[in-house]
Amino acid sequence: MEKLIITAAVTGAVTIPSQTPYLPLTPREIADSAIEAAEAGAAIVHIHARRPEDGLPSSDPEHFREIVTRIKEHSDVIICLTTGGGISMTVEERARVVPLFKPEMCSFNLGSINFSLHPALKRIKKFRFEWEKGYLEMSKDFVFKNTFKDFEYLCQATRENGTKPELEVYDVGHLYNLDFLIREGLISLPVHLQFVMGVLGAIRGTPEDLLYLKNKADKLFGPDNYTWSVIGIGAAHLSLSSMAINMGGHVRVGLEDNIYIKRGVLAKSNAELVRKAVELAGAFNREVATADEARRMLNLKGKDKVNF
Ligand code: KMH
Ligand code: ZN
Repeated sequence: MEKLIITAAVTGAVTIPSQTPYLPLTPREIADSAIEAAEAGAAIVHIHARRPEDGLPSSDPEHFREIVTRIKEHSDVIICLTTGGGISMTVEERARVVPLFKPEMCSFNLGSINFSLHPALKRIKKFRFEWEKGYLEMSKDFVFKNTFKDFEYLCQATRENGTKPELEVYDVGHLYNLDFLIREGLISLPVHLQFVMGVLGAIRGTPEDLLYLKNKADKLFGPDNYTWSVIGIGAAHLSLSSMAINMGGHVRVGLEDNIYIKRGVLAKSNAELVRKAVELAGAFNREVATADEARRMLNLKGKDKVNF
């Protein structure tokens, strides 16, 4: 089997500060957490930005600039910028980081879904920042918009800037959307898929759902024409990570998608979650890829070709 690529998604836009005191919020905290995750074994860091004063998910290029320049100064980790952004950002706001920073990788969401966080309202007794309660409430009526028009824009942006997409697949229809884009010549094989499992509004994080997605991808693209990784949101993360490690897939961990190191115990850092993935890989005799090994496996343009 190929070496295991661990991606650390260090802050995201779905976890809110009141859920865990360990979530990095300021650009400096986000960068430092990414650097630490890389030192622990992550080859890729998936980056969102937040407003430094209160942690509200941000699309401000200056917040991104501060994060990516600091990471690059201290680490050779692959930087993957989100184009998914956060609730209430327009697609234009979400995607402008690609032409601006020309990163090695960016996320590319393969379909529109309901994306709700409202069940967390029941569990949070006290909110740290004013925006958080409304953010969770708003998510009940939120459609995460990723239309064919949006795909066309992102296909062009990724192609023009030599940025490899982390193709986020939340449900089986998203594989068919990708198949269409490939047939239209807008995306070419081999591709890198990220199965995102357990969002309220899309596929669940059960073992049979992962097998179904994997088999469908094999049929549509051919097993040798794509690499894949999995994110199990919340409780699904450990079982799906173990499956991916054993099936030749890769894993994404981090406080963006899962705040627990084990049932009921908050992870104290992204690095702690990465170390757990490294241990799991060791238990199954799967070696972990360095950033440069991951660059070769994913055929990336290289860290000297970014615009920051
Ligand atoms: N946190 C994931 C469920 C993106 O950044 O493009 C969604 C995500 C989207 O990672
Ligand atoms: Zn993300």
